[in-house]
Amino acid sequence: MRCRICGAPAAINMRQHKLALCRAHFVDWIPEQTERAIDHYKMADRGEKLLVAVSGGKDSLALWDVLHRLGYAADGVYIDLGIDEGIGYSGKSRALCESFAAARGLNLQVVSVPAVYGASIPDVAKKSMRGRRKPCSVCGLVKRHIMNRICREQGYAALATGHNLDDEAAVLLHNAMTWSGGYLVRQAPVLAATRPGLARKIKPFCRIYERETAAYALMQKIEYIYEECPYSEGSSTLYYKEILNRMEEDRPGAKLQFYLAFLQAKDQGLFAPGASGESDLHECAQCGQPTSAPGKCAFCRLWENATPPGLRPPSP
Ligand code: Q46
Ligand code: ZN
Ligand code: ZN
Repeated sequence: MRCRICGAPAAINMRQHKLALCRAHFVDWIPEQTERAIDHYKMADRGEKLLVAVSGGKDSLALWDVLHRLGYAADGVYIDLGIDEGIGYSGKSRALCESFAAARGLNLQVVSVPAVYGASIPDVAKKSMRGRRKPCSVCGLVKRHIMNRICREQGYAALATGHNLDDEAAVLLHNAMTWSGGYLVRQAPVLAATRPGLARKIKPFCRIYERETAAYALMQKIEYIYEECPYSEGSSTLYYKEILNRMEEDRPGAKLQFYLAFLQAKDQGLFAPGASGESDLHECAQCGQPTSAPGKCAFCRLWENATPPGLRPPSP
């Protein structure tokens, strides 16, 4: 397989785009695509100060690298959750973020949850609701709170996260399985700051596949943590990702289409009040059946066009 741009041996083939690229062209293609998404969804303006939430994983570090290459003023924030049992997840991922920032001269803030708030995430989970609360639900809440606080206090225009297309499609499938309306309405590439004190949240990688962010990180020689957080084991997101990957195998582009069609449906008012269109219905001028089409209904127009002039459409 050859690079579509220069004809050199391809380093990656993206079946959903019918596009194979060599290393040099792929590492430029990712920032181009990211910038297109930033512009398309109006995520940020050039002069705005951004805060990137980095975890030490491939997605968030690749995003910081890309935003830096695109010329955005982007600082990083790492939240040390105090998850140190077993592989020493927090310590390892923190060290990788620190060395990434130091090597590029970037500004990284580290907030240690145990040092600042007095207990690690697993400890807080054990203490809340008599241990019935899962670390992930505590973790999500704590991370959102801290990141929003830093954005607000330090005047960042937006918080950028490394969520990729696989993350977004998996969450979408999960929420669609339960028709969680509230979550579906709020799932978007940009979450506007709808009230004072709430930071805008942006996901510049939302159209980029996970295998592509991983390939980018490898090709850019970004050192990231390969191990997952020990609490991610058995998570529903991983389960839905596997299902979507099986669909993608048979139908390249299935994940992307699923996500983009959802965004389009939402733009067209799928979740707005009266989204069913029923409030706009009126009686068809010919048959009296309810219709949203102006004048005659689609049924009457169908038969009118299919039969000789003067013949009445059959009664419904
Ligand atoms: S870090 Fe936190 Fe994840 Fe670990 S405890 Fe769960 S939520 S799995 S993104
Ligand atoms: Zn090339
Ligand atoms: Zn509070």
